[in-house]
Amino acid sequence: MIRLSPETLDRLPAEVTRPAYDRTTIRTGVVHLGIGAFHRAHQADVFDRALAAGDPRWGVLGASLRSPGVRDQLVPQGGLYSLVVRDGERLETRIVGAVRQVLVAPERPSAVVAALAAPETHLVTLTVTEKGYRLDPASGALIESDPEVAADLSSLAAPRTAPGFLAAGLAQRRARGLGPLTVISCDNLPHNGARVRDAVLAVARRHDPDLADWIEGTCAFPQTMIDRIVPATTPQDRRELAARLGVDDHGVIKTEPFTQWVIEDRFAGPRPDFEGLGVQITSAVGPYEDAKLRLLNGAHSAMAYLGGLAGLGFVHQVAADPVFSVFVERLWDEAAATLDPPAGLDLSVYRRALKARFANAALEHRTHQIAMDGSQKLPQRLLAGAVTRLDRGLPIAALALAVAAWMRWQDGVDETGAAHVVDDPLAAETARLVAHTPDPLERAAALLSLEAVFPRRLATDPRFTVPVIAAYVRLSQSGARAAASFVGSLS
Ligand code: CS2
Repeated sequence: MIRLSPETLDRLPAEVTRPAYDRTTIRTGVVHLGIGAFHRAHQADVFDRALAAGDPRWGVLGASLRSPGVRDQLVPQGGLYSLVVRDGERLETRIVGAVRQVLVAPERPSAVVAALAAPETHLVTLTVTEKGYRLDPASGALIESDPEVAADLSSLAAPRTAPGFLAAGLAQRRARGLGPLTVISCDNLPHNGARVRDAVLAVARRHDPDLADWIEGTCAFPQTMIDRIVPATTPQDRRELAARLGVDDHGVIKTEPFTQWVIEDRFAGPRPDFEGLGVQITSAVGPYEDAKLRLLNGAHSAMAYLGGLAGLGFVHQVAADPVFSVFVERLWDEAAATLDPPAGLDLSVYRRALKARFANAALEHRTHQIAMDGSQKLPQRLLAGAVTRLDRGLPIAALALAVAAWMRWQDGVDETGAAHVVDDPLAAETARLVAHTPDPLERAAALLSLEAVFPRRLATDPRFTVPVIAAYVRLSQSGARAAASFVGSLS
């Protein structure tokens, strides 16, 4: 079957929306690090709409920091891919044209640095996942023992990490007398702007303190809240699209109708008319970020572990389960009480919208996808809310069960006896702890001693450890549904 490309665009059925601008005249104003599915469904979609609105500056050069997969999907297609928006009967397909070039950073590190140092580059966006910033989740310091970080700290000739690439690219810009960049982290990390800035400054300072001062004084690292549910594309998605389009797209992305981007009003130079594109620009992103991390992502992780343990493969199945659905409401009650929502964000409306989004069966969002990298996600999604509640003397039954479910997930076997891979930077460590503690009570206590996940103040506070251990024992003995039902019956 013929492949999607600029030459085959005119063969697509009429209902497919194509780039409504001349792709040959667009420039590359954005370098994106970590060009996975999320970028292509979220920021690239916004830049595509900026191009369609007549501003040709915002084409994207995407870099993969690891594998050549996305380059191999998109380069033969001239950067084009389909964005399939699905919810119930709703099915819309749009061809996104914003991506002009894809580089595989380990193959051509200097080309990525050169792109960052190009005069027409003004924005850098990043989706490198929580662990891509190479910062210790507990202390926030650069992990200097990481071999790739160590390599970037000793030489930036061929950077390996996102902070290393940024430091090298900014060094070249400064040497060439070019202007600064606005660096926008689009990962689900609290204070993501400050985190990426700290990581870049730590690398830059090691090489040249003047460079670090220049970056600190001129570049902007706005904080952001980003939201769109983007499940991994399956071979089935690609087959279905090919049958519908008559053209094969190796880069298809599926997503939901909802999309939101809130960016702190802090820019170092030119930017698109974000407001005109539906992006919210505000002086205070924190309250949006906390609400999203603790309500959407907190519930996602809880549903992934509890549902996954009960043998449910998809988020919509967990959302449709009466016991888990009541549990999620209890979790939201606990989390919502820790939030300080901005004016205009009504938490009960937000919760209702989340319920509907989770129920979107057409997305087929896998619980195992969300379960990944839990050790990096727990602190901002569940533990931050628990700290606030304990400070206020409030109970944490639902949060405790969600944390316990992550701990139980580390066993690598669900309640149906099916084995799963624990995909997490701490997997080897949790596997060792699990193997050495056959007794559930001891095992829970051992997992709570993981300093990279649980801050000391929680690990040593019986108001936290007692409910978590109790929930863990209940989960181990009676299963996820019974443990969730117990929490649901408490109020
Ligand atoms: C999910 C997020 O995989 C996960 O951990 O919770 O990717 C979630 O879908 C997005 O943050 C939604 O904006």
